[in-house]
Amino acid sequence: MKQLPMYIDGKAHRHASGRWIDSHDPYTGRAWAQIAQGDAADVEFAVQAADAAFRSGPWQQMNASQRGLLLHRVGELIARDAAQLAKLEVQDNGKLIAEMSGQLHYVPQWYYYFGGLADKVQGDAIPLDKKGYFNFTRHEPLGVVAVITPWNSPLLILSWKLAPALAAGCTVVIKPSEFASASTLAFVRLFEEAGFPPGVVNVVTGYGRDVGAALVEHTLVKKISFTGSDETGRHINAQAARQFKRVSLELGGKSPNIVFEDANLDDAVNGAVSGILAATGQTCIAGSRLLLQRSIHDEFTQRLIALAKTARMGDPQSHDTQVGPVTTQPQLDKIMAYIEVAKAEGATLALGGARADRPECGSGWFVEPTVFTGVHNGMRIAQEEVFGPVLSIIPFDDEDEAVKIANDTRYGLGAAVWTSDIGRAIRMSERIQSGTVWINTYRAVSYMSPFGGYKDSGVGRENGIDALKEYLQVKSVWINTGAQTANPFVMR
Ligand code: TXE
Repeated sequence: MKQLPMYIDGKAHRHASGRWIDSHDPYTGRAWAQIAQGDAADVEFAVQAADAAFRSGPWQQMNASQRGLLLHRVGELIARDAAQLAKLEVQDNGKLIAEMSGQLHYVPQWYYYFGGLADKVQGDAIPLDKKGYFNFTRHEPLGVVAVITPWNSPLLILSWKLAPALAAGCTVVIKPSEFASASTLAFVRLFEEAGFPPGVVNVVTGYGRDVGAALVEHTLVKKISFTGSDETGRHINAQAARQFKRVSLELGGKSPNIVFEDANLDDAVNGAVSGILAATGQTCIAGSRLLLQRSIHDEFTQRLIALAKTARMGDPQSHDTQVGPVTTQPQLDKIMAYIEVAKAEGATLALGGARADRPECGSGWFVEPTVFTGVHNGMRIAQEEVFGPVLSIIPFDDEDEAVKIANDTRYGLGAAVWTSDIGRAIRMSERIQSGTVWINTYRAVSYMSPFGGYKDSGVGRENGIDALKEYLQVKSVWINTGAQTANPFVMR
């Protein structure tokens, strides 16, 4: 079987443990490659390389325009290899080729955008209240950044972090998910080809408890940028706080998709299906709670189920497939357990509810599109992130009730409102506690627009100009231009 080594300091790295972890193809359920099982010794090696590259050598010598140019160059290489990288991602995480190929063709934009921003990072001259001083600010890179990513969209999520970190002048150690590391290992080679000096971008593979924890703990790592479960995010946050490290955390969601009776129902049905079935529900912004105004509840539910029933399941590498497998065996077990939880709580199973038993699904990890009606927002199925194709439908009467249900969750990542009333759209967007609110659409994201969580959905923002600040720290510089120290014993 193919063995994929780590990548540290510009070359393949022979890992200390000598152990390997199987990587599975979710469509067959079979191992197709192995990744190196790293540990604290490999983390030490990678962090030292990243720290050395940050402190001295060509990266440190480069000006911001030169860094920007490298980012542009790597964007072009990603565009060149997008199709290949997408295929690799599908093999590793089972998401649809149509989706991963769309993502990979979009990913270069992060490098062009943040490459363009690299030399626009500038401080201010402060018009001080004190005479005899000139004061200005500098925005300086934090240092070594640990980027810890999940398995659902490895390269897109990585790029949300890597592009601004590099534009800021940081160096990076990446810890991809143990379930889907292959594409990241191929991806970082493009940085070498683009001309990034050794040590600027490194990858250590392995388990979170070994590699992830050692990275978070390492004193030379100044910032952790993480996407994953809120449980792991909470743990990382607590561990990082002991050394006052900066964190960006992009965590879970239980996003409300709210449909009013005055909405264009054709669009809203499509939006509801895409909210829960796109990526087989394995996205942090899955519209897993569908809030339907009572007057349209029955008709909308019927139309949604009719559309969901037509979903073509099967080989994610085929462009015709509409719903692919679940990425990991533990994720499959989790989804099936939540279906039982919903049934036990008294929700009504209106569609699916089982592993897919269709010839085109072979031995893969497939779950039938599943819809529960009669869900109350207090149920676990409405409060906890399932991360699968499982939809909970909850009725409401009016705007106030919709807002109350939408906000009655510890999460706040995404939300959508479907209505033809512009006033209602704006009122709802103001009242919903969520980092993103979509009106008459679902799942739109861009490198230009800030993305992140309210409440337990996270800390910090990715994308957009502000994302760069997550990797910078501000220094205030004071110059005496003629101030006299009148009394050295008193601070003024
Ligand atoms: O996540 P983890 P898992 C949610 C989703 C899913 C659940 C579990 O609900 O069912 O998380 O998925 C690394 N210190 N999301 O187990 O554990 C780990 O190795 C440092 C939502 O895959 O959070 C991996 O690289 N790192 C999410 C990364 O953290 C640690 C996307 C994420 O894994 C660590 C994926 C530790 N102690 C899952 N423990 C989203 N927000 O999109 C683990 N890791």
